[in-house]
Amino acid sequence: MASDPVPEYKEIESVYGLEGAPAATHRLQRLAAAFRKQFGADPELFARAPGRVNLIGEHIDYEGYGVLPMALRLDTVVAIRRGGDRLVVANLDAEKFPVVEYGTDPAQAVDTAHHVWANYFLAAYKGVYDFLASKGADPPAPVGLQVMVHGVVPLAGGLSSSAAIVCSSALAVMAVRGVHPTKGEVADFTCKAERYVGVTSGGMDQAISVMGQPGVAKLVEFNPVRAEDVHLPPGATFVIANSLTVSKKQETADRRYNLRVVECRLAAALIARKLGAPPAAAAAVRTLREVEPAVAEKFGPGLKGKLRAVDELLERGNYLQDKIEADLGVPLSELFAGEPSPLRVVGVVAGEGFKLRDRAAHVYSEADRVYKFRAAAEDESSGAEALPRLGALMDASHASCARLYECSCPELDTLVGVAKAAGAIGSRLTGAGWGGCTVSLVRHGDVGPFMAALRENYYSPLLASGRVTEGGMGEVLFASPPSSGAAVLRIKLAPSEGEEGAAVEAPARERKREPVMA
Ligand code: NG1
Repeated sequence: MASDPVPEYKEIESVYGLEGAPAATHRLQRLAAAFRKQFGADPELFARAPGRVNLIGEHIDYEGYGVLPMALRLDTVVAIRRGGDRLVVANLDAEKFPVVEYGTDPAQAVDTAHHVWANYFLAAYKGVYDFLASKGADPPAPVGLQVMVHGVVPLAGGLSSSAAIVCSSALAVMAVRGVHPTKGEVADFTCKAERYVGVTSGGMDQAISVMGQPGVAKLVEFNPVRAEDVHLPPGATFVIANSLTVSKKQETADRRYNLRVVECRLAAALIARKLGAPPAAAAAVRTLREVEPAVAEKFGPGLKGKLRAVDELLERGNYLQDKIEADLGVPLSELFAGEPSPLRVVGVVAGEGFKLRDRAAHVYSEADRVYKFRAAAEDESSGAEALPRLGALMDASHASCARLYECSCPELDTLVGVAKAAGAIGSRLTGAGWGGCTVSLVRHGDVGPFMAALRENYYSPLLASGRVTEGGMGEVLFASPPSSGAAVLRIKLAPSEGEEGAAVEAPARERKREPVMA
């Protein structure tokens, strides 16, 4: 429940299960050893947060609509201690992610023009202080923090590696300062905090990262953020496949993610205006959800009414800035006054125009599919029909993402096609798109042959060219059951023999020294 506190565990099994515990212990030992090497002392605690796969409900969270993700096993872990007078953010993979230092002032800006990986930590840090300030209490004076991060969620893959680092960083900062928030509080403030890196994201990823639970997917809804269990039918396995096309959300935001957010907002404002709202009131509308009551009044309830409204009120093709301003009666510079991200989008793409009709049609139909998916998943009477119903909704979602929302890419479309030909009951892109992963619904017993077919028909040229290695295939093509949400770990962890390289490879049971963490 959103009102439950974020859990703190002393046993690693509580998060990773008995089966996953040895590998997780080994990983934390490596992280702790690298931490000691970097900072000359043990971390005080760890915090971890998982990535997620979204089963259905794409690009609708920022429009206020419910989505249906589940947490993955793959996560980011942050080791932390108080010390020094700076924020020193290191990564276990130091070659790829070099150490970054910041001052401790929570009011400092995140430099979005020069994106570096540790900006996600800084965004979370700022978010913690925003949250504490919003509670009315005097926030604790900033202190130096020493941090080491290790993430195994594939980057830029639509599995929300960004929310994993933001949520784990926020929890680490709070825990080390003795703050114990609820899951709902963290889901809410980390969503706002992640926007400091320059993407005007919705709240799905942070919510499921914090509220995910083993064995169940979640219907995540917003305002206020909350999550309900969705039990998936027996025999359903979700297989994730990475197209290996990288989608850098932050760097491409003005032409992709943030542009879609702007297009939806303009569509909502124009619908409001056309339904009689005065210009100022129409300009104040932020989401397609907000105009639902006015749409229902004129066009009738349900999806049919919404799609008729979109069809009659919005024009096909691209809207140029002049046309929108004339129809709305408000200049875009005024509509987005004080909002740097949308203003940047307008500056970059206004000459090419905005597609409003197709975007709105996607949002309304996708929002409807989410509830149909939940109903189909939980309808015990549907028997053998359940999986095909879920699969058909996933297929329709992909088609809508590709054609109406234009957030797919040739590689994702190919991968979806290969998955369907290999027997997937349903298959779609997952996450923001433009690259990254697909998720396919496969019958439990068919998973082996399904993966073999994908290997053969999608990955073999990529293996041959070295884009992916045999050893890396497990991170590229895998099935993941719904897994645990974020947690703080205060575990007794013995360092392995020695502190470097091979030494930290020693198995967990070969403990020689006293526990280093209480
Ligand atoms: P990815 O890029 O998969 O992490 C993004 C947004 C979500 C949601 C999806 C599209 C962030 C942190 N996440 O997810 O809120 O809008 O795209 O459904 O930007």
